[in-house]
Amino acid sequence: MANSKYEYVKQFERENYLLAETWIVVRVDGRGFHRFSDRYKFAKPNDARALGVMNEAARRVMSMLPDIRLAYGDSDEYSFVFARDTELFERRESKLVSTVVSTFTAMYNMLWGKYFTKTPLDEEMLPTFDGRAVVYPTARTVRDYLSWRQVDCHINNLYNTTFWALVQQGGLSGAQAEERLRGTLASDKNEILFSEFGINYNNEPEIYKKGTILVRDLSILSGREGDQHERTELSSVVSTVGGGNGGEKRAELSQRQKQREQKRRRKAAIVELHEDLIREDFWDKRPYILL
Ligand code: DGT
Ligand code: MG
Ligand code: MG
Repeated sequence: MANSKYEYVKQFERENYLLAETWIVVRVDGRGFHRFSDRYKFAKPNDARALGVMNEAARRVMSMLPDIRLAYGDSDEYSFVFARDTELFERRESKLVSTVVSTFTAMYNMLWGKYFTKTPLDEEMLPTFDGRAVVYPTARTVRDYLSWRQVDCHINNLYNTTFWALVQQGGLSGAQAEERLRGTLASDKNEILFSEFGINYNNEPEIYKKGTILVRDLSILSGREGDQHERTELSSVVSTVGGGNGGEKRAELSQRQKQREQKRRRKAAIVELHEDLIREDFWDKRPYILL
């Protein structure tokens, strides 16, 4: 079909291809969830149902997009870390961000009733999310990004736990509690919780203190026979690297290896963790995440 005279408008479109060989992180965040959480009477400071919807929505996004290596969420936000070599949507930023955000939002709306059984969504206030993509150049910067989000979760949770103890159990007004906490350190908040309310912050649920990490559990599959085959094949790829001949065979093998690896990741169960991801041993146990 001949091009129409209108087709020239296409030249106004711009595409941002996210830099190759970098880690893409897409973060979604609930829009106006301060008001939203009030409207649907979220428990304070943490609502287990609300986290349930977030975590299941994120899990669905992750199983739909196998190139997501890890997801981390707390409060009204979730970060999705893509494999460094992902070619999903040719790494087009708009397509990646809009797909993650709309899939997450659709899932959140669909799953709402499963967790909030007595509070249907009101069309006057539906949950919506914004989204952005950031690329990180190294595994270290991805880890620092995730550590930043987990520290944020910890700081907010300690503050909110103390704030709501002062209000709900201590009888202070919101303004008074805010005043009381102004300038306090983490140790002061721990002390207020313990001495005034008998709460040992360390014993608070891990999901509130650490947030939620979703990863594919490749260790479950690692004992299988197929895996042994894979390892043998991998070592042959590694041993031929640097050799003068067999470049094509090497490319073919590594392509096959890559496909098998993708299949393995797709089949792996997605597990939910509430652990410290700042510590070295989280990554030592799971080197395949940022490989
Ligand atoms: P935004 O993101 O700029 O559109 O504005 P907000 O209002 O979503 O602000 P944000 O994302 O910085 O903070 C998240 C809000 O959601 C915060 O006011 C607390 C609320 N929220 C999230 N999870 C819970 C929960 O489990 N319980 C309660 N009570 N509130 C929650
Ligand atoms: Mg928000
Ligand atoms: Mg937020």
